[in-house]
Amino acid sequence: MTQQKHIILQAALLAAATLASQATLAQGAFTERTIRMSTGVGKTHPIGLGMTKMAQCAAEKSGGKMKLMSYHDNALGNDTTASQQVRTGSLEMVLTSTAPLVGAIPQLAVFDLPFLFTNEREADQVLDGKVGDSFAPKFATAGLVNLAYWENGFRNVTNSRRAVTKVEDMQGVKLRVMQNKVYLDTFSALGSNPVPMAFSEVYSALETNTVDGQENPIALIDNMKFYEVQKYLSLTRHSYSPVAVLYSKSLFDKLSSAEQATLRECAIVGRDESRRIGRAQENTTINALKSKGLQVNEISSAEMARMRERVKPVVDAQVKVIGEETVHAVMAELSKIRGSAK
Ligand code: TK8
Repeated sequence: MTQQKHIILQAALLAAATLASQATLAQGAFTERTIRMSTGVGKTHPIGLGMTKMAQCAAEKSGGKMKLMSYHDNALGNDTTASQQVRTGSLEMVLTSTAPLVGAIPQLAVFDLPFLFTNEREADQVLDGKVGDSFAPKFATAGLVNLAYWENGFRNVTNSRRAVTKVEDMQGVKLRVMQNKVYLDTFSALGSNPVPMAFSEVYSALETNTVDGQENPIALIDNMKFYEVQKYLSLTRHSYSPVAVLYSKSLFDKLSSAEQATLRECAIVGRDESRRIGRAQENTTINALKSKGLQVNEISSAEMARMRERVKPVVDAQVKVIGEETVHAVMAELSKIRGSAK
């Protein structure tokens, strides 16, 4: 072998040895651990599929040492109780709508304001950008680390009394809502009789006619089989629900930097998978819901405008409760996204 070839071979062997030792070092930064992830949705819901993707990602990056285990359908408790366990460090993770968290982080209620986002692009840019990031210290104060914002989606009304084609059709409908004042006030303003209730109780409340209806995104209405106990689905898209992917801060702070980075990276991988699937499936799922017996109706833009008008006082009243700084930051970002300075 010529001397030149010998030198090239030596360099290649050295590079391979360096890579191998770096990989070993990186592996060494991982400790064998099982991380429990609690959620109210089922395994096949887009969020459930995103969780599977996130777990695969973490296993690959950690050489199998980081085992993320999904617990579906509120098996470890509902949003509120599971979030409390995460805050105290007795549970590693919960994926929950932000709405039930407003008791601990009032500013999160900005995302519950009716008709805040017009489309998913606006939601992504607000949540994945500096506005979403600005909540990090607020989560930290509550003992939480939010790894990413995933998508529950635009919410629609189902009920068993009548199709909602205009705001008057909401009159007197006993509607389960998430447990926060924005939802309570919004559906009071629309004329319904809102009943705050944990997600885990919704199916049986509908089945026993304790409530007439509920409101949730299309994927959840299907995944939770609400079509079995509801007659009408009205495509109100009245608000957009983000999902927080929360890790217990007291536990997160004990992880190595490699483990923390892996969780953050894989939460983004899971987020993108979950959004992609949910958005790709929406129309197919609506058609499936029709075939499962739900009477589905759109609402005219004129009637949507009347609904927006009806809930405007709720939005105005909430500005002070949520905090003017937070509301204005979101509105400014939206104005920028919509291409018009307000
Ligand atoms: C799932 C809930 C659900 C929410 C609700 O755990 O309570 O209606 O939309 O996504 O967080």
